[in-house]
Amino acid sequence: MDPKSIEQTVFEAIESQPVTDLHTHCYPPSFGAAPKPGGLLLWGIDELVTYHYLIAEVYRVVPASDLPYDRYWSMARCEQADHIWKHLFVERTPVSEACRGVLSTIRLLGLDPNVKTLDPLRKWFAEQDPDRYVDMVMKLANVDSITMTNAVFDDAERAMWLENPRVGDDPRFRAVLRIDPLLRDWPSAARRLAAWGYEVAEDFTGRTVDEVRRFLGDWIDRMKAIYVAMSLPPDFRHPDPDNPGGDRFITDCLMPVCADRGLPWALMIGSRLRVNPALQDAGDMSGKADILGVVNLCARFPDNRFLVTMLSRENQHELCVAARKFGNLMIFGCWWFLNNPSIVDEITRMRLELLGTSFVPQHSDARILDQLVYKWHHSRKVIARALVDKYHDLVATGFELKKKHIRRDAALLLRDNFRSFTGI
Ligand code: RAT
Ligand code: ZN
Repeated sequence: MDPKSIEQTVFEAIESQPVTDLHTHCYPPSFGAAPKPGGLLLWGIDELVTYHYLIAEVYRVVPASDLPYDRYWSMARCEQADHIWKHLFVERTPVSEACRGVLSTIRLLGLDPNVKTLDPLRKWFAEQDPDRYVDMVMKLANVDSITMTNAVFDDAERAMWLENPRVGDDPRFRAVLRIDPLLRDWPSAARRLAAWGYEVAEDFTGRTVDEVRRFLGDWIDRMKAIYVAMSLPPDFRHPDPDNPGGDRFITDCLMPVCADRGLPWALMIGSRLRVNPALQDAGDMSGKADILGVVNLCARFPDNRFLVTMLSRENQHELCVAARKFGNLMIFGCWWFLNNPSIVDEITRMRLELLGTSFVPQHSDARILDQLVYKWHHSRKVIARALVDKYHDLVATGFELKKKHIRRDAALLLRDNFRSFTGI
């Protein structure tokens, strides 16, 4: 293939390949849809503009001395959105990736990103039906399945699953059992399990092991979870002498249940929560972790599978090297503060060079449904450009590259590596 047709074929293959998005925070309308209070499906212009990445950015421009945090949080969603729109999109040039994402989404929806106020956009969104809008967004983003994040320790979400066992039945979405507190704070998590009727003791006496396993099994079944997930701090270790309860939880409960069910454990490592608590979700940051915890898990539990992403840019090379050692480790995504074109580009190229096509280059982490549109639009372009360069280098060796190779690679990277690793 000549350079021009390589480029054209790659862009076509990457654009037309449906994505199975392995990690989002999006929900079907059955969980309630914004602006309904308590609705978990966030969508529409006010939600897009008040994405927590943009809250952090607006506080760089209008500091807390001018707008105290509690005043911001007490404002109506549309007032918060007006504030952010005015300061980040009208009075400044919206070059950041999070700002660009809002504008790309508006444009890809066929709307005008040059509006001075959000009212015309609000009018358009108010006319959409959430259920049909899910279809529209999935079509525009070319996403064939949205993986949710189902936080069982979140009271509101847990209540929805308990009240309506069919709440997760929407075939466009798949569930993930999210259980951060069991490792981040085993003692209080143990107390909560006990309050929910499981005979669990903080010191693992009595029936604790069986009962934690029963808890995991009950919720995997209830949610039909396709994997179990946790976000973990940069100081995550395994084994961890400072977290004996957490270690026993992993060894005696989580690993056997996951092995038995054939489910991977997704570890998202490197999030330091609430360094500025007043910013709520926007107040978390990243930190460099020790890769040895992942290596030890992969070596110690060969019958388990691990999906791993790390938040620090500094961890990315070591994570690739670890993946070369363990077939039960699938690395995925350019998470959160890494989801910027320059960093996605660098990480994707490195992964291709070290791992061939045996990784999952990206997940969206969309919190607001509409973000699927821009997150995938932006990521596809970067992934395609990285692939074009790799294919040019490959062709220079004399390898006869065919269109079918390019299409096969696009399918592996955007859908099939994740699907086969998870067994869906
Ligand atoms: O990326 C984000 O929006 C973060 O706030 C987190 O949700 C993170 O992705 C997570 O899943 O913990
Ligand atoms: Zn997330």
